[in-house]
Amino acid sequence: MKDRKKNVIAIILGGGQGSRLYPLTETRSKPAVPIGGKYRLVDIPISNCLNSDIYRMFVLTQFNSASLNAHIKNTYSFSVFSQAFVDILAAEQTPNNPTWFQGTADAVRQCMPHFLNHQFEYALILSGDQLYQMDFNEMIEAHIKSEADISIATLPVNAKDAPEFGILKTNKDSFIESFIEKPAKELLSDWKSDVSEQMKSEGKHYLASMGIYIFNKKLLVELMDNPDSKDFGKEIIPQAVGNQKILSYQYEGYWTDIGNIDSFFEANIGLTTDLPVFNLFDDDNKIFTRPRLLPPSKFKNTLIEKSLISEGCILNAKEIKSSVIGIRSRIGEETIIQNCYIMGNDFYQTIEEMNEDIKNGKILVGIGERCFISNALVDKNCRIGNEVYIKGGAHLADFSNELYAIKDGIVVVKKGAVLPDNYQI
Ligand code: ADQ
Ligand code: ADP
Repeated sequence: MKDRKKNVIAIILGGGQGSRLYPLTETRSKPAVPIGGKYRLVDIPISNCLNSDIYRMFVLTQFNSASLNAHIKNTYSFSVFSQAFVDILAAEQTPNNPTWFQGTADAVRQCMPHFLNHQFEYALILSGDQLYQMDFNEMIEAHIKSEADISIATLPVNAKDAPEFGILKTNKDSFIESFIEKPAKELLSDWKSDVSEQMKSEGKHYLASMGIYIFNKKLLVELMDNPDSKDFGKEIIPQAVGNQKILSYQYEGYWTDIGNIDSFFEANIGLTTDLPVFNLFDDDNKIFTRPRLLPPSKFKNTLIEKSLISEGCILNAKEIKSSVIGIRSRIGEETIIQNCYIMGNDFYQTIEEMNEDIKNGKILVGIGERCFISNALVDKNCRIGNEVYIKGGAHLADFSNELYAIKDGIVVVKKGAVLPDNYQI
């Protein structure tokens, strides 16, 4: 265990300029996006590292929002006697790098001087927008045992999903012989792999890269020397195939990409099923987050069905079904919430503030009375009035204004939005 701490650093890719999680990333960086009612996206890869005894982590992000900084500082403060740390590295302008990170490899390249201040033999490179619980020790052991230069975690997928991933083929010893980044559907017939009978029976014939890599330090330094290689999937990996020993470390557990609104929403609502595939109740694979010392949640005549309710809520709602309710949520009487992720609030209003708001005709923080909200994602600190009606679904086209956006039929109410009484979406 001691060696692992010395040998491995983890590099968490916290998101590019892309806006696939817009509008959740309008005012915060991607790693700071709240998930599961009380966590942040970055808690997932960090928890996987901690559960695998990897204690030195860098989070690479395009911009360093105040909420990301506060979250990391308040959550991952390790003892001064340990070597553990979580460092946020934001894209910075220097005389050599006038621009933001141009891709995943460019992000790693620009931060290389920071990594090299530390001793390590292996760099574990992780995505910041995936939901999974994986023991990286097993992958590192396989990497070392096979004397690979690079290892890639891989997962069998079906033909429908294959075009979204890097797809590869291996030899009988699981070394990668060919790789194609996001192949067009028409090319797929050439890319079937030798997967297990179980996977075949599920129609999963293609081996996909999970975007989780282990690089030997020396090779990483060499590869990062070329500023023309901007991306792992597009350049580094395809160019390394045939030149380096690249191990495919096959994983068959639950893993999902949560990089867009649709998959992010599904992953959250998925936590409310009878036996969720992502297990928040696993003591050996805890998901860490900020301890907030919030009071227990309080209910009044609320029918709750298949939902996750976080701490510190005041819920007078009539019905909450298949929903995730985030910290400090306040929901008024007779309101119905179905298939929603309500992120909650960063603060409570005092009784005096509430009375003052009521006197001035202002909407209170939280969700008012007699509302109906379904298939929606409500960001933090919203003020939703009484009798507001929001019904997301496939009947809605993509749209965006200053209060909300619609993506894939999901209504996303923006952080801090004020929806007046009787507002309808
Ligand atoms: P994608 O997920 O499409 O494919 P990419 O958009 O590069 O690849 O994102 C990988 C991770 O890096 C994500 O967490 C993203 O947020 C982050 N990221 C992207 N650009 C970044 C930047 N400039 N700075 C910091 N972080 C950045 C990749 C591989 C595929 C593989 C899939 C698996 O290229 O081969 O199949 O991941 O999801
Ligand atoms: P997020 O990324 O979740 O949107 P923020 O950047 O808004 O998070 O940071 C949340 C922090 O801001 C909380 O710790 C909370 O204490 C503080 N905060 C935000 N708004 C208010 C407010 N109106 N009153 C008091 N505290 C606030």
